Amino acid sequence: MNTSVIGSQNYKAPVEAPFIQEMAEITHHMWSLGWDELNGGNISYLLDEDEVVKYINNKNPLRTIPLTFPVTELAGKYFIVTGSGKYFRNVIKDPEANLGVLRVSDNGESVEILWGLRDGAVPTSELASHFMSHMERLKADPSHRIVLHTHATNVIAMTFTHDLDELKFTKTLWQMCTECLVVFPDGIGVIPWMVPGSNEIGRATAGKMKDYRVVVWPHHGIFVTGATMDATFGLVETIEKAAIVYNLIGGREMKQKITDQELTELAKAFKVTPREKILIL
Ligand code: 2HA
Ligand code: ZN
Repeated sequence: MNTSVIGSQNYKAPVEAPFIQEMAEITHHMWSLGWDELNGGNISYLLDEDEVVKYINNKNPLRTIPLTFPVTELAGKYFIVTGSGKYFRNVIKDPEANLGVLRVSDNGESVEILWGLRDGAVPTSELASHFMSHMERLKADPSHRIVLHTHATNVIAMTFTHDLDELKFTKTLWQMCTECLVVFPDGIGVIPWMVPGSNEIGRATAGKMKDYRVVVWPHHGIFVTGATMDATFGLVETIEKAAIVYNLIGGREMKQKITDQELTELAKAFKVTPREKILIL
């Protein structure tokens, strides 16, 4: 096995870390779906210290980067993140340049880069939305780990032709494929159009994350959260699939629909509780 000795610790090579491999695989897959053109999209993944220190020296940070929004609740926590301006297409061939492992400082006012983000790169431009969303999702669900932002093509298209009311948006998605209600009975949050990369959009996104695992940014993309990469990616691909169906229907006359009564029976059969005020019986 490829190992290196730094100080008294014995490290396996970082690129062998399952969390780096998972990030490389999922970014490649998302790029091949056409969702993450150019530098579009970003991911942050909360890691256990025990797992990090098997592969990465946590004693000597490479650099410290101040935050413009303090995140005291995340102090001491470790994340792997995609880099700002980096292309998902390139992660798989050079993880160390395009990803970074960092720790939030003890006062929550900066991040310490422990690995990656080579050549002076910095964490994703959407770090505010990521960190603020992590804080809200951790309150709602202690098993929460991942925030994933992507430019899912059909979800973006749908934000031009569909009402942006989140209850109506959720209902339409539930109606497009039978599985949707089972996968996201809690529905989809929607914020107004805002300038990306700002602390304001971070606060608006995190505000929705109190109640939702998913937040749509109109005419831009989607923020999706979850406990594992499979669950988080599975959620976004299910939503994108429903949006594809919506766009394929393209406003043509629907001869039949899944009724609210049928959706209610579905929820009962799969033991999920649909968000209130959406199904009308
Ligand atoms: O990383 O997707 O929202 C580029 C973006 C900004
Ligand atoms: Zn984006």
